[in-house]
Amino acid sequence: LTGQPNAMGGREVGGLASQLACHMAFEPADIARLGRFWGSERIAQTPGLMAVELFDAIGRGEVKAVWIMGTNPAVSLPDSDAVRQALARCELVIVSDITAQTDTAAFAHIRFPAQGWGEKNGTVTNSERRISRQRPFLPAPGDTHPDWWIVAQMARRLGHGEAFAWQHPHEIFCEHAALSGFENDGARAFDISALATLTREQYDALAPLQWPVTAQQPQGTPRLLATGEGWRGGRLNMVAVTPALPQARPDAAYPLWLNTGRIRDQWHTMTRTGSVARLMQHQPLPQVVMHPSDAARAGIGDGDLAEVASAQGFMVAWAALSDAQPPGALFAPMHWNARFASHGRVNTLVAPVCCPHSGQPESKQTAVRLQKRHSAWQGELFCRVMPPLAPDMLWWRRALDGCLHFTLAGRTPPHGWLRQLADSEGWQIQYADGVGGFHALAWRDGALMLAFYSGQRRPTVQTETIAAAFSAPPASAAARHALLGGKGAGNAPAKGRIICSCFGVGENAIRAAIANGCDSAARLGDALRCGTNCGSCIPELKALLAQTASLPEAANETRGGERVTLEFGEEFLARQAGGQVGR
Ligand SMILES: Nc1nc2c(c(=O)[nH]1)N[C@H]1C(S)=C(S)[C@@H](COP(=O)(O)OP(=O)(O)OC[C@H]3O[C@@H](n4cnc5c(=O)[nH]c(N)nc54)[C@H](O)[C@@H]3O)O[C@H]1N2
Ligand SMILES: Nc1nc2c(c(=O)[nH]1)N[C@H]1C(S)=C(S)[C@@H](COP(=O)(O)OP(=O)(O)OC[C@H]3O[C@@H](n4cnc5c(=O)[nH]c(N)nc54)[C@H](O)[C@@H]3O)O[C@H]1N2
Ligand SMILES: [Mo]
Repeated sequence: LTGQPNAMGGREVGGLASQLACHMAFEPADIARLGRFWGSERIAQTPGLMAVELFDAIGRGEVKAVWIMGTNPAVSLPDSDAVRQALARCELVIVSDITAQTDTAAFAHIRFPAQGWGEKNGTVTNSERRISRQRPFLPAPGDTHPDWWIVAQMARRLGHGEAFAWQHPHEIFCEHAALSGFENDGARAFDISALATLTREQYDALAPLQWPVTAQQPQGTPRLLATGEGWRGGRLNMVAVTPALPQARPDAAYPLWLNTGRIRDQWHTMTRTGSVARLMQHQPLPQVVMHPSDAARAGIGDGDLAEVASAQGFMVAWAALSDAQPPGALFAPMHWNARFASHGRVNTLVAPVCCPHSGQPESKQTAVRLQKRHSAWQGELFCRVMPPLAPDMLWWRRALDGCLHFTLAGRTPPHGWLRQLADSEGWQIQYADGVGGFHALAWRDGALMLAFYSGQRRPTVQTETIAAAFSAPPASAAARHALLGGKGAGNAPAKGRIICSCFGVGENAIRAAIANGCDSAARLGDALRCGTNCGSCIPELKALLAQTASLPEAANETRGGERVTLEFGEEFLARQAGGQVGR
């Protein structure tokens, strides 16, 4: 168990390799106390292996069985190729997940279908120590069960039925609360013993409250250590550490830094967000962001394919040039996995170097080199099922409602591959091969089976119209012709890059609205609704406004009744038509 699905569970319930439940450590007194509470003589005596160490041990054959719950290490851990090799040789791999197919589940001998956040019943704790009841708001799909139920069933099968006899999360919560107060006497801050005797009804109605929740403070504790006494004498225990520079250093062979992280509309390894078409519109392809000077040195232009390689491995992503990126440092997202791209996993490049204190890997600093990745053609493929691809093809999958959508890049011309595919499937093929590129539609009994558009560069096609043709094939010859051209039969204006995912508002509409006088994110919201739901596109709206901004209204401000005149730099003045603005 790691990370997001169980951050506080790790810290408080005992899901971390390095500590016992309820803030107890691997000290002899704590081990003995836990043994007394649970009536067990078999409490682990030493910390377990942390994530990176664990996969090393599996790789060496020292750990022979692993149960992975709620994490996707084949994507998210450094040196993810070594993680894959370790999983491939492990004698027993069990994976509990809410998604049927993940990169990690591909190595599983046993898979358990778990329930997700909105489907299960229990409590969650946030980072201000606030415990809240979590009630399901979605029906449980198929054969799924909550993780606790799966664990308890496994324990029963292994002969520990009595210790895992819970029927409801309420019972688990009360046991947990009782342990938190067991022989505590103020020694451990995490004490919710006042909740150990909740009835099922009280548990169901529990209002959010902050731990500790004790007999002295039954309503919870908004501020820890507020009185300067209590827990460990009321003193903070600070650990001095000597900061270390990253172990990776750019050198002649790998002269650039690679920084990795998130993009706005994806979550971690994309198991939950990657299949949502609306979220895929914002950045449908993995980008490697670079300063124009680094790009120029590698002969890379905006939108080119770039290969980023470290001593560890390589990935291929689409170059995005940006002044916001410091020279010498690249950025690539952590999200893409083997289900969404042939070569999109950034952790293939990252070395498994960890902080000695926290075990945290050095995910933000990898020495890399950059080169242009040449392709003879790039294309967009729409199809009903994923066809076999030629071995030299690079591919990226994207969620789209109505059909599958792949972006492809290849070295050998795609004609032969497509002909072979159509022959083996018995499809009729319609081609257009001209200066603009090679396009093809495949039909069976009047139904569209596949649409393919390629050129030297990725062609711009009307995605929504093409997707719709899979359920409602174009009726007229003209419409079929338009489809072969990659256009819609109607002439809906292209949206451009989608900025607001909530309402599907594209860059073109936003630019037009700015040109028509919308001069703030709020006004854009009034006109187009963009930015008015989750708000995460507001920084991008502001950036678009700034790009097209004329003189700010605030040029002459009034401060405290006095008129203040703002000065602008030479460069700004030079950019203003007529030079009428300024002092
Ligand atoms: N290079 C690089 N690597 C990184 C990072 C980085 O910045 N750069 N960031 C790191 C950080 S901070 C994190 S937190 C990790 C995240 O890495 P992971 O934790 O591996 O990523 P997730 O995609 O969140 O994986 C969660 C899995 O649990 C499943 N799941 C969700 N809810 C439940 C549930 O209730 N029960 C069960 N059984 N399964 C569930 C999801 O479908 C998914 O497969 O990645 C780390 N890796
Ligand atoms: N959309 C989306 N949001 C998420 C997540 C997601 O997957 N998707 N994941 C969530 C999770 S689990 C986490 S942990 C958080 C992570 O949230 P953050 O930590 O805010 O996000 P990161 O993108 O990992 O980027 C960390 C920042 O640190 C900078 N940085 C890298 N190296 C150094 C350094 O040596 N010194 C300094 N000072 N800065 C450095 C990077 O340039 C980057 O700006 O995001 C959470 N929010
Ligand atoms: Mo995280």
